[in-house]
Amino acid sequence: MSDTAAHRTAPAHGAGRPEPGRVVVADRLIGPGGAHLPCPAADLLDGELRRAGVATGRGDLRLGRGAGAAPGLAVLAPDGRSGLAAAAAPDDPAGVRAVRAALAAWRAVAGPPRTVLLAAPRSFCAGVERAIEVVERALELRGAPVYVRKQIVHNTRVVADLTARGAVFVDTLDPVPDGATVVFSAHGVAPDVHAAAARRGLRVIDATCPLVTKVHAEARRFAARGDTVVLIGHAGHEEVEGTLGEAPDRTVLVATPEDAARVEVADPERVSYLTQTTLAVDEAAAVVDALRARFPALRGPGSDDICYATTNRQDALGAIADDADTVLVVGSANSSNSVRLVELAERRGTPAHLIDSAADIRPEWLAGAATVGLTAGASAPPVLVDAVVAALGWLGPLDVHERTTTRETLRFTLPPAVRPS
Ligand code: 0K2
Ligand code: SF4
Repeated sequence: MSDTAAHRTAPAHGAGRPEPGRVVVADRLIGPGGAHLPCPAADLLDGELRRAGVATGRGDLRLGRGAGAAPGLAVLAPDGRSGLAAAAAPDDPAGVRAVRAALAAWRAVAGPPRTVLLAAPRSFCAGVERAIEVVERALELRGAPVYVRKQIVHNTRVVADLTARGAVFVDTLDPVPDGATVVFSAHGVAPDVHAAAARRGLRVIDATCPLVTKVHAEARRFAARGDTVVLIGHAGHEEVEGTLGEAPDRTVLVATPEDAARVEVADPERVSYLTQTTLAVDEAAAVVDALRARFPALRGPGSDDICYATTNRQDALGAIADDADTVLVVGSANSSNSVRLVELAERRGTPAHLIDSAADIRPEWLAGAATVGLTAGASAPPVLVDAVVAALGWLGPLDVHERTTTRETLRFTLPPAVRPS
């Protein structure tokens, strides 16, 4: 790879000119002959600059020197067909130094061949696809704004994309105008939220995943037969809040075997358990064992509450984790199922990192990592995984192998309000 002077042309995508404290990262390089060179690793450079505290924009950069050129630096791939570049304003020496440092950090791990082991299944599950489609259809049928209570799924990109299309995400129903359309997120809501919406005359479209709805039904059934319901899950998570709300006086929440050892119940002969749908299968089993040790008459759900998608993504990661030097999990920080994947890889002894996008990848994670395991949580769009593969491919020769542990074909029908006729 070689350094080449670069200067900025009219920026694309509305990104502004470089200015002191604001660097432009190239989405494309314009070659001397006017050819456009893609910059598939632009997110990597962008992320490194932002971690250094530099504000960035994105745009086109023209290779070469000329009057009014912004100080820029480009690194070209050996075949000269793609690049990595950024430019700072002429009076921004700190920006220039930051660009140099960020490029150097990525060049230090570029070159050696790597393998990407892709876990399959990964990324969107049937419940997430349905929930996103609910919002998209509501926007089509009823027009913007469509209010969505909480994040429709726990993913930054999904929320940003739907926001750009007219969805308005709210934490409570208070800001929703009377009579407006409101979508309930995939994670489900407590009955009192349904009641509050009805009192306000809101037009509710419920995007709760049917597999979460199943757990709510079990909570009602177990409570109705007089059991104390032990819900295994994480305090404060929206799904847990919703399930707890079905029988709040009869439900207790536990997260660990230690919690299970301490939990108080009215009658040890009448105890049942339920779980959050996105727990680690092995960790939940340990909590159930601890409960059963105390309450031998413990009863559980008819079929596992941890859903097929959670289980499949954990199994698929299990099939690659031991062969990877490091694991990248695409998902947002508040995504329970994505965080469980990171923890699973770590429990197996492989360093693992949660990334919202390729921009979160740090060069030091790839130093000496000949094999990178890659997966994505159930709420992370597949396009983000593709972008990670493209970025890694820019760093050097890349073999991509997918290991498929099972194939998913499940689809859920849409709620009647948005179902195509
Ligand atoms: O894993 P989480 O429950 O935090 O939720 P998301 O990341 O939004 O994934 C989709 C699952 C939604 C319901 O189970
Ligand atoms: Fe439904 Fe499971 Fe997807 Fe949650 S992770 S939305 S429970 S399929």
